[in-house]
Amino acid sequence: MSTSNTPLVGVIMGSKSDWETMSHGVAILEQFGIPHEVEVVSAHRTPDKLFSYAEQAESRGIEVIIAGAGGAAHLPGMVAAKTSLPVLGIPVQSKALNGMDSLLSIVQMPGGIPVATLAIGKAGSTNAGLLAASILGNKYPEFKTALNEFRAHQTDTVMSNPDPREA
Ligand code: RP5
Repeated sequence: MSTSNTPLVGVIMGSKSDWETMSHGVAILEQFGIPHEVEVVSAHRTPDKLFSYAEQAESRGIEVIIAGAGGAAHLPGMVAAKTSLPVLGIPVQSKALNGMDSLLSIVQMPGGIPVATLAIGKAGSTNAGLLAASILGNKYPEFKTALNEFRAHQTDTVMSNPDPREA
């Protein structure tokens, strides 16, 4: 059981402009009561901060890192290069290339340094929150319970109103 408010999930992003996307995963963490922290850490604009964040995360009690970035999205991969914590990468939907640049930058890691890459945008962010709950649920039963309740409610919502013409 998680007994303190020490963050277990570190949610980082390359820019404040990524927050709208990243907020969806954070909403899941809040809904499930998973202690977390949120911070801008840029691979390009604050590279030294990226290194210190990744190097110190585990000793501060972080167990999962969710990292989102857009465009030349080097943040998740560089964080993964500096920590063996699980890193969940969110490709933010860029304006110029609609997020394909972000996706390919994050997903095409060389063998040996994995980033668990989610879908572009809101769906990926939401699923990163759920995946963090799944990972932490192996150690903290209350998060597994919250995740299973979420999934059961989602199934009930579909099953109880399967007519697509009804709201
Ligand atoms: C990336 O550049 C960020 O992750 C963001 O998605 C993108 C644009 O950043 P801003 O110019 O909006 O700060 O580093």
